[in-house]
Amino acid sequence: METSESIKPDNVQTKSMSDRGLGSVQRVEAQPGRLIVHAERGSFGLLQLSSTMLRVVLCGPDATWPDGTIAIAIQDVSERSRQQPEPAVVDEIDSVHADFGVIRARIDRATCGISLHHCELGTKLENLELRRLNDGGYSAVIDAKPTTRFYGLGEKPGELNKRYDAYTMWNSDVYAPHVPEMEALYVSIPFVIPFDEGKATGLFLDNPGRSRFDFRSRTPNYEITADTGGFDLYVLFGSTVKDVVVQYTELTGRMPLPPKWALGYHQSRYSYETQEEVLALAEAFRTKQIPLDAIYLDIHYMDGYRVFTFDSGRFPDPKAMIAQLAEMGVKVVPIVDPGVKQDAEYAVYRDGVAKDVFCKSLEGDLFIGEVWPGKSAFPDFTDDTAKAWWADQHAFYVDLGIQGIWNDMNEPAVFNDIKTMEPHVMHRNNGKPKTHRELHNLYGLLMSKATYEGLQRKLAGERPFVLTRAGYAGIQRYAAVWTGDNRSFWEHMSMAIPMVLNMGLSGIAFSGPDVGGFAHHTTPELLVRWTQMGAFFPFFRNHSAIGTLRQEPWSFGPETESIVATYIRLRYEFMPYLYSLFRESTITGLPVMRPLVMEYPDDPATYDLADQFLLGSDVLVAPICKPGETCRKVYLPQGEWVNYWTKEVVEGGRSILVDAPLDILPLFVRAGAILPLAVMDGDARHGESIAMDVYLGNTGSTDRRRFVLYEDDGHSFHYTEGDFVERQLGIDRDPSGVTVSARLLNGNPKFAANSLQVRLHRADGTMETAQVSDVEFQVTF
Ligand code: MIG
Repeated sequence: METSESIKPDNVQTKSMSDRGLGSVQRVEAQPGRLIVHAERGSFGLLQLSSTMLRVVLCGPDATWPDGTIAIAIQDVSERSRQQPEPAVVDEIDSVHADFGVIRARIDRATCGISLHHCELGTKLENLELRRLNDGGYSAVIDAKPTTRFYGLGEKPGELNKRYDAYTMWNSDVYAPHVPEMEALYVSIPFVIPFDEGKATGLFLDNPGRSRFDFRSRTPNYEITADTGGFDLYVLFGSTVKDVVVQYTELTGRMPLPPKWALGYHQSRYSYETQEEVLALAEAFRTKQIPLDAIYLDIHYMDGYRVFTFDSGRFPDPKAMIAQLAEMGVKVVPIVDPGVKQDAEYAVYRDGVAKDVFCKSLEGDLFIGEVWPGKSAFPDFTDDTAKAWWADQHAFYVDLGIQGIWNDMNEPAVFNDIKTMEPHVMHRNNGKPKTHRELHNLYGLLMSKATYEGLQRKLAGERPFVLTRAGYAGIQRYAAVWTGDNRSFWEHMSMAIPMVLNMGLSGIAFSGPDVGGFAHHTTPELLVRWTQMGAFFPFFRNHSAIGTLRQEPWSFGPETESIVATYIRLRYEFMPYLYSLFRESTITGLPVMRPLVMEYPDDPATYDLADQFLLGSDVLVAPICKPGETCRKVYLPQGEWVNYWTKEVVEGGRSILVDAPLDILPLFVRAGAILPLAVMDGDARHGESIAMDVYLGNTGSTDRRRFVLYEDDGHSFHYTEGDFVERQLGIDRDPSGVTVSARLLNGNPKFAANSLQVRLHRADGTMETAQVSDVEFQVTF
């Protein structure tokens, strides 16, 4: 028998109700920096932030704007627009025009479709139509051309260009299938760079709930959907990919300068289980003269997986161990998960309950989820008190001599059906309570922020290092990101290139995959090829899972070891160049590892290219990502390139076939480039002396080049008070000769390397050198 339930609203699909647009424009209001549009079914605002940034915000029912989340690094972002002039409004029959200086807006009267145009840069956003969805969400459909490419989107599998893909932003612990169709991984960066005909714009949806970017279903247009929380979209007008990344990192912040040791080679394993094992590991690196900066301690170091403890059986004297390692130049980075074991005899848990720092339901019960330690409580990092409490716990590690922390499982991962915290758990959010559903993607970022701040407070002037698995836009301000549980598959090695490139385009300059592969079993050849590639990624850590074949450099005998060691040393040789790029990134937000399209936006051959990449703008890396392959096609953009190994000068603007026997990673240097490199002595790292490699081409394309070399003590914050040196290295070439020079730009000459050897590589393969010891110099060849 039927009851009234048969006609409950959900059963009746009212097409007209679903996907409702805002209807027609009723009235508009201009205010300083703002245009507010009242439509039949809702209001939205255009808020100008600068001459290149504008925010499109759907108002809540009470006509208020959503607050910017923690992702936004611009202070008082909602007030900021008020400093801009009032837009001039012109009413026309079909549309309303608003003139925000160089940004022109057109609102379609019938549909409320928003078109924006930057009249100086020539970039635009076409016909963005907002809709309210039946289930309380919002969406925007935006016009695009079939030729539009989509970059960014943070940590996603698949190709560099996301056209015909769709992705979900919901931080997820995905153990096995890192396959191209995985829509959500550990990190969510709701940021996309539409790119067409060499011009780029950026769209950032500041919403830490679930959202979706679909470049497939409405081809050639695309759709951005948010499940909850409002619609708050920042439009960045570009116009190059570089401009967009600079603007995006102005909005969401830039990474702080990491300690130099964080850029070195790191060795990890799930798990190095005892104190002896860890010490023996470090000894092995030293004996074999393989540089090593950090060893990671995975979950076995803890007492029953209780964070902020050491197992006294396995690690009887962590302080002594850490001191001994420090003498060998090796740092220890322990893993810290958010779950705190529910155990009435465990001091951290008791203190957390007493201080009321854990997440609770609305009704007041602790949220308890199963993770490694068994039933566990989860700190509510959205609350400043809880965050400060978590930060303070790190005194435990710092007192033992630790300067780096590895945050895992912070999506947060929970061993339950939905794999995470229940959506209706409440977050205090500093007096503006919200559900976990609304704030999910912030959890990992806020944990790493607490960790970074805790370390920084305790470290007395040393730079902290935090590595995280989960994150949201802005994570670069607190942590480096590794790409989670990949597998020892060739496919996962090659997929790491577009993934890390797109992370770099999404503000995260410091990231990398588990080198050698985490799950499954690596092979000697895969380890060699992956190490060769990893040596040129921003983050360089070898990590593998419990139960898999060992993959330390020597695990497969001397031949493999020797190649792996050579490339780890090469990483250290490139350190002065790399460190200078990191410094640049702290200032501009530009990634250190770049897709070719970033440097060659007018060359269509670069638009989908992601089986090779650039380190900075001058070093081109083309890894071998297939077994048995001993040569590969390499695309060299216009200009001349020098094969790093043979020093042969090659004309670009074409693809060439490059020899790559097992010990060779195809590596090219742009002609005219200046590469500051470390002079290595065995495994001695971060050396005192620098070589300045100058690569000349045949033609005049190398007439004049500059590179800014940055040096400081590598570990403290004293550089913020002037203890650093920045020199402009230059080459100038005219018919009479080549002049190589260094000029002091900034800082204190005391921090310059003691000596510098200039090595001039001529196009005929010969090399000339000159030794200089002055901070500023000029040498003519
Ligand atoms: O998969 O702590 O991604 O790097 O070794 C279980 C154990 C939890 C996941 C991390 C991985 C780490 C592992 N962890």
